[in-house]
Amino acid sequence: MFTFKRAATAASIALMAVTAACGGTESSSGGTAAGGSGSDSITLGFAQVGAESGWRTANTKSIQDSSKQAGVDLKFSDAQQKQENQIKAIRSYIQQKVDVIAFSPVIESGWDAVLNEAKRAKIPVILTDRAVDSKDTSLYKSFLGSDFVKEGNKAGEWAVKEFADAKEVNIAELQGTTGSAPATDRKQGFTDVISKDPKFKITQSQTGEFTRAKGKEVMEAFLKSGKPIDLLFAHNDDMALGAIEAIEGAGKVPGKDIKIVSIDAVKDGMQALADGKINYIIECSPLLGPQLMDLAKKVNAGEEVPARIETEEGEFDQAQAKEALPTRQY
Ligand code: GYE
Repeated sequence: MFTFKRAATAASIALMAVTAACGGTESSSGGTAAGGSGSDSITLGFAQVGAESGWRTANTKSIQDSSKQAGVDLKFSDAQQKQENQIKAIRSYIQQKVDVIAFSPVIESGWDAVLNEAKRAKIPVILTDRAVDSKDTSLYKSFLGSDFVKEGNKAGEWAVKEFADAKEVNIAELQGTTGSAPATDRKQGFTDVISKDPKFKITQSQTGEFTRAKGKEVMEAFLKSGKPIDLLFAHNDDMALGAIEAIEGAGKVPGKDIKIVSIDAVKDGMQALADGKINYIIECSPLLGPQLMDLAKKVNAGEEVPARIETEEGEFDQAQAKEALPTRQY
């Protein structure tokens, strides 16, 4: 086994030399491609969603930092929230014959063709953060990330407690990117819980694409509609932060006139929670880098890996956010 691994490593170093000579377009960092001697060094092509949120920035940093620590040669691309860019990046990784491909699929559908290309090229694929809806699970080795339905459930359970005495609860919802696993699953998880009591009504719901700017813009439109809003459910902190600006701009008090529950628990979100502008946050950890590097090395070595690895996550109210903020990593 040792010799096999050695041979594989030598081959991949040779390939890296070839691809380096051909010149790539993506950024490359860490690893030993530039003359290191780590015996289990691998090349990992990572196709990131974009840079839409604080969560994403922390996730990118975690992947880049941990690749350096793990001696993994990382080829990184940013798809600017466009599936066609991610497909292009994956095809280029296949052409470059990287050892392993990992990506966080911007939306769930439409991956079978390119994943079959990777399979034919015998390059293992790992999904991180977001899932695909492919029926053929042999197209990827593992999924590493969160249970988004559970996150939505937790937001719903908080709402049920918070509004226990209310007769009617009008909810505005800022959805994540349409067709993405976190948007679909968080909506479903939240709705499953609140729909048990007909007093909860989602009266306005639209995508804010997981960004602060779009969250603000859509919230402004929600407020202008004149419909009452008791609670805002934002699929991530960034959209909640944009919505806070819209609520304040309309002369209302976020966290009081309109209560807010969101998901992620990134620093800016936690600060708004500690300041009383958000009422509750469900955590979703972006620190997937170290586990991803470990998984990539294992699949490259042909080891069996779990089909699904879920991140553990907590929940925060305003007092807990104050306590957690000073040591918050992201
Ligand atoms: O919640 C959001 C980001 O896929 C879990 O994407 C991720 C989500 C995260 O833009 O902030």
